[in-house]
Amino acid sequence: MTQKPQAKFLKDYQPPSHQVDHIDLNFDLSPKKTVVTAKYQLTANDHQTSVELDGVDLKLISLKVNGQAHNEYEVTDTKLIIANLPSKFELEVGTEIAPELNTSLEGLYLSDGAYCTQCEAEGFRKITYFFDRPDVLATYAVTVIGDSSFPYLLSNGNKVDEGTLENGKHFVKWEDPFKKPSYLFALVAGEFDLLVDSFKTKSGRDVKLQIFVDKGNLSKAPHAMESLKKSMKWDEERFDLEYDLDIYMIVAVDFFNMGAMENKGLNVFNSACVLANQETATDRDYHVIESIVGHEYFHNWTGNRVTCRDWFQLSLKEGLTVFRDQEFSSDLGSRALNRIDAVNAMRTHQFAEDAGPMAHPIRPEKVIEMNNFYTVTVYNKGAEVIRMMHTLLGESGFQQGMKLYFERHDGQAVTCDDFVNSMADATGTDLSQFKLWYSQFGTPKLKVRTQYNENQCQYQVEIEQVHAEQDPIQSPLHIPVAIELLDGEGGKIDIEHPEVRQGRVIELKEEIQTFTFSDISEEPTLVLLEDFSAPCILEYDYSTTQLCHIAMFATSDYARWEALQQLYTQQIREYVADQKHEFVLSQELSAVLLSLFDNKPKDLAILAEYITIPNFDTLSAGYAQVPVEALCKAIDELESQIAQLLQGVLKAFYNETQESGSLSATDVAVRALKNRSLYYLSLTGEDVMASLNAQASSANMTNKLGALRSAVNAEHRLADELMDNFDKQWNHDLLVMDKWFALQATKKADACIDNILSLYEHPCFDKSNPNRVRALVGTFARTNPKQFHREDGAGYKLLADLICELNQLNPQNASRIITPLLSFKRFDEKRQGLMKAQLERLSSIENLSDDLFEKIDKALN
Ligand code: 7MK
Ligand code: ZN
Repeated sequence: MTQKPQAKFLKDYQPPSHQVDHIDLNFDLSPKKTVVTAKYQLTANDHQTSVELDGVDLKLISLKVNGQAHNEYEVTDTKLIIANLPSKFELEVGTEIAPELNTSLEGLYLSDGAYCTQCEAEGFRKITYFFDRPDVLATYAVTVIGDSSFPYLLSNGNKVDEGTLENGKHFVKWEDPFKKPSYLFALVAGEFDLLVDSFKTKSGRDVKLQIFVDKGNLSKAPHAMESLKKSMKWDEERFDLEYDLDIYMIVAVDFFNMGAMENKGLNVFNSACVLANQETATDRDYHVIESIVGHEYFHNWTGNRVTCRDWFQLSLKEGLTVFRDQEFSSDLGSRALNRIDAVNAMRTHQFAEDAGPMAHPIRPEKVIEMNNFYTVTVYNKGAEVIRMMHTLLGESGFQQGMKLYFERHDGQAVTCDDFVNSMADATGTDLSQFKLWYSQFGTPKLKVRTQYNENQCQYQVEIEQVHAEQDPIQSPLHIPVAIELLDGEGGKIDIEHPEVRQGRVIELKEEIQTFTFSDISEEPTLVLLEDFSAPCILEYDYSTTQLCHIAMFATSDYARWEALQQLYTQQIREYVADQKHEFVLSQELSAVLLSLFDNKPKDLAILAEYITIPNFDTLSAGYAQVPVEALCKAIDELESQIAQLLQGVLKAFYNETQESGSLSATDVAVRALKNRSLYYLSLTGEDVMASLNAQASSANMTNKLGALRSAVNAEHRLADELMDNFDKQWNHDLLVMDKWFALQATKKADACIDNILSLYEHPCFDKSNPNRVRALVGTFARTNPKQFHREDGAGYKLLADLICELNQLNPQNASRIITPLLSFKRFDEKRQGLMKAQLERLSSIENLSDDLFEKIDKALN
């Protein structure tokens, strides 16, 4: 390393030196040489006579101060420093950029021939010299000039002018009346098919809705449009928030590092998060698209109207907006299924992040590369922290807090503390201790002990909070713990206790607290942390009998699912601890599982979740050192035992239940359970040839993929043939092929790695496209422990080789796929050595990006 990248600290925050109220931008587009002219008034906040503007990979071609050439300036790799300035002046900066050479997919770049931008977090500095920080808010007027081969020239806000120019060029001028930070700027230019609709807001304004997709994809846009209208309506109904511009545009592009981006009035989406029809998209895809369209729309208030003071506050907008999109999905669909989804994301990814070298608070305090902090911690744990406030304050208290937040801060760039203060002040609640959630990291543990006193009819629950070793905050957190007490018949015991809110929530504020419940006539079964009321790990010595009781009788579907997850985990742990014994499925658990089919829940999708066991990552969190082989074997054993146990009922259900291929909740649920059934049946001796073939030739992607997944997982002899047929049928559609690449990556046999290497040459594969890379190599490293953690190190090498190539091409993408290598300390000595060797190799490559440097440095040191 020539120079170690420098970290920025939250504690060093300084307000901006100048104020900019308005900026005029002019773009003359050309692939190799786009000329950007920026013109804006600066007013010094504190009589400064110099100014430092952000700019990266820019060629400065002109600089004027108050219309005059100005020579007192200095250009560095990352800054333009101008000296000897009056306290108020107009700056005009001309720069040149080359979108065609920009493979980082940040700033202005070309995606399959269309110009587009991605500015969050710090991409605007790759477009022009400016204060590229979220607390400088300005109105934007943008003129885009392009060839006539780019019929659509788009930017934020309202179109105010357009016309033709000489040499076949034309221009469009846009004005965004709302002040925004630079990260919300967007520009798109290209040829698209356009889906148009409209929405009448509750105050009666008509909003024009437009979705721009690649030519030929129009039939895949309606679902996103419906999702957008549902989002707009839901935000009016649940949060009393109305859209504020006259137009809302969404553009789908094929080359995009993330899911989507909430640029004011002009969202840019990864095409995978927009396009769907029944032949190409799974039920899961439909759900994800709806929630991402919602997420970006909800940002209009939580992110755009009120934005972040600095990037350390990212969770202010992301945690809150994830909470909002989760609530949107739960109000429109199944609350229990959505909760299961959210909890799985926490346990699979966030707990691991919180236990690894990249662990950070939801409000980080030290950052080298901001792009590394768009994490499950900031997003998903951030949403859990918002949810805890919701649990403590209730829906109406929470909404009062939101209202005050907008009254106080509309049009401002604020902090997480400002948000919590609004919640506290609006409801008269003391949330000072609660704020520690923004500073702590490492998943807290709740150690619970219970005691029943028969003579006094008293039940005592003692809860101790234990903080992770690396957590800087060792003082007690304010934790809402939802509970339920069940009697011997499975009935719910009413809890009457002065400290219990809404009959179910106890509040922890001390390190150890004891709650005593009176008038309890028999020893109850305790349901704890119901609905995952806090992002904690629960340690309570449940017996199998108690868990089975909860699985049968708890009031909520979520609690039953959770009990089953604990039961599966117990079984796996017993086997891992003593592999000499045969794997035996406990009698009690077997009885519960069978009973689920005697008396099926109304929602069959829930039943599919009940019989799905925790994944490798979730299970490995329970071990200081991950027993790779034993865990893989235990998972296989448990699945095959469940398959044998349920063979009869699954077969009956599979053969007797039809669905019509519609997107109704009922049909979606039937497909979920039928696919789960086929998955298990493929693991038994059952002849599933006909079912696999039939489903694989279905015109419905959920069914088709379900068959392929079952065949690949079971290493069925049909698997290769089905995979080949899929390739032939779908190689014209890259988004569909991503599903195929992802399946290739899950193959269990040793040939998996050579196969992946050969797929790099597949005509559909392209290392410069993040979707392809994530589908094939991301899936491999995240979900194929058997092959990724192979003892010859070939899995680690495969990942590191690709990261080497991506380091220059697309640092953000390289940095995102490295995660599974970082937690090497969790593995045995041999694997540790192999993983570490790859990290060391990566650490010494030339021009290592800041993104990779930050992670590798943290992991190794
Ligand atoms: C989601 C930022 C954007 C990771 C997850 C998203 C990104 C990264 C979408 C990009 C988002 N602001 O809306 O949060
Ligand atoms: Zn977001």
